[in-house]
Amino acid sequence: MKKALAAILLIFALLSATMLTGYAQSPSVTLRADGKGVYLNLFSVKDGNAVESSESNAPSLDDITSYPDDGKIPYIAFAIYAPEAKSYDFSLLFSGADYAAVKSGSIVITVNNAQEFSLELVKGLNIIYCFGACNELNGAKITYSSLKCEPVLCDTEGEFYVSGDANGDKVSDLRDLIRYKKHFADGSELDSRSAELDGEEGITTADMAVMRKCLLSGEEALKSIVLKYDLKYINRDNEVEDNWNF
Ligand SMILES: [Ca+2]
Ligand SMILES: [Ca+2]
Repeated sequence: MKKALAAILLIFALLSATMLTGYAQSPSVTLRADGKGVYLNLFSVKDGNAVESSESNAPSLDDITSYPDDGKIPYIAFAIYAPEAKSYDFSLLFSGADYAAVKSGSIVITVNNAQEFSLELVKGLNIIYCFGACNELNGAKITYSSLKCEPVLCDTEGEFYVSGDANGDKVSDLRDLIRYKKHFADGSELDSRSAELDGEEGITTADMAVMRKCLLSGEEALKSIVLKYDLKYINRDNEVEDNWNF
């Protein structure tokens, strides 16, 4: 009788452990679309959701695969810190379109609302892009409410910036070249983090030359001017830790 009881207890313990493990891996942490560590491009916040701009141009899935960082393509970007390189589970909550395109690294997938999906992340900082409705969806506009991720992933404190964006308006264009010129002419301020383009420390005319070259050679080159993220902290176990703990 005691043996039977012990066996039942053992089975119960094993089942509980399996359930707990399963729970720990499910995407149960909510990262809000209007939260910190999120960048909105051609989306605006309404009632806590990110709403795609009615003015936005719908890209094809192929466009998204080729040019994820084109400022003219609507997307929201989540900055997430992964403790190790591996596949993690997510789900995305949205409305207004049949499916959403999601990109991590160079991989684009399409997902349905609230459907679980997996993404391969690198160890450290990852930027996950969730796009507006593709042109295959015939004029649909997406509203995102949140991305759900595994508890082991950490959201971050930091700031997105656009390289080449010397005047800090989150777009890289001719006005930034004018800002560089003004900076060298009269010392007026520019966003030195964004203005750094040549890989050599300090803002010099060489940085401006890179910007000019990009603008002169047209849109294709501007697409190489990308969204970047200045990571300040990672939120681990609900505690903000400083960047010595990366
Ligand atoms: Ca700018
Ligand atoms: Ca430089």
